[in-house]
Amino acid sequence: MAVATATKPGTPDNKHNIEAVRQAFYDRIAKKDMAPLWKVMASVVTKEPVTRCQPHVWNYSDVKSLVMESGGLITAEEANRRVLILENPALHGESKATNTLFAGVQMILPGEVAPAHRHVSSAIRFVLDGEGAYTAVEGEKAFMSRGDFVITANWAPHDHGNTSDKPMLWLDVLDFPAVNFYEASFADHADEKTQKTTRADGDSLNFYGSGVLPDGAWSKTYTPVINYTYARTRPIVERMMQAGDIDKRHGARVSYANPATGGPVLPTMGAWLAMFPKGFKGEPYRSTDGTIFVCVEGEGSTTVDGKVLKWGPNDVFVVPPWKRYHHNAPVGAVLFSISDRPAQKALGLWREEQ
Ligand code: GTQ
Repeated sequence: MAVATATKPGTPDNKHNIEAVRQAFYDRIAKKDMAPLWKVMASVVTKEPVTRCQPHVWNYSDVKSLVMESGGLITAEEANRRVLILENPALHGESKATNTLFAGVQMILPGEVAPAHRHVSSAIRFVLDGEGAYTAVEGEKAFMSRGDFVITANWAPHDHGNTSDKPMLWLDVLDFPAVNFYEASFADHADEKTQKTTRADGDSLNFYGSGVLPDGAWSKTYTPVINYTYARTRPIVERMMQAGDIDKRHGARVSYANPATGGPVLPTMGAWLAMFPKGFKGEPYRSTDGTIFVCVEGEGSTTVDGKVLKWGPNDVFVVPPWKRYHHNAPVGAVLFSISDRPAQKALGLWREEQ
């Protein structure tokens, strides 16, 4: 086989030939499963974050009617989890809202059960609609209301059921795109459809959220609290807002905390609740964590990289990593948000623009 050979680079007779010689070399090393770094350096070690994720809003009127329609197609039990995935428009087929987070809207109809299972991926629920369906997690049966923030941590057994007479819909956010990036996913199903519950509704919040901790407390990597109820969290952001404790970018905002550490609720995901006063015009902000927002009350808009996302109650929207955004809330609003910030911080990756 004739192989192009390189003479000294830069010699006059070689100049027009060098690209062909290099290409022949690249072709040969590819057969040995090698490649030249210098061809890809700028795209693998980027100067700034590069994201495929697009800013996007899912309007609840569409989401709700389609999720309700799915209720006539398949039962929660047959589906295992009857969820419509909120797919980022740039990531269709990948089950991702952002590159690291999954989002979906789950519905449980009266009398239905979503059977018990567990997985390495952590999940949160943020309740959009309905009253009185439950998630049972690690022995606690949490009956949920709109605005409640419910945690199902890594490997915690969980099942959902609806003993009320209304459908319940909630937003699920899971970290499985990140877990799958590490190829570290496990899951299994419980023998029994619904787990036996040993603790009353609200037990973990009452026990761990009271300003005292038992000796030798809680050493797991995630919060012991199962349900951070809206009834308890909302008055706190309202009080901050009344007191003028309003961040220029984020409004009157709290982060959901692990009471045993003061840190985030999960090692992989962090969550916040923010209230904006009437006429709020937020200053621009960006950080390396792509963020999923839910409008809980009021309405407004978020401008991301020049694109205006308008939102109202139960609309879900996404701000990609490192895209500059600001919120506007002419009539005031409450926003829930969640991102992979704790994971990025733990790895030393997280940055924000100050
Ligand atoms: O409720 O356990 O949206 O396992 C995706 C995967 C919900 C759940 C989802 C899940 C669940």
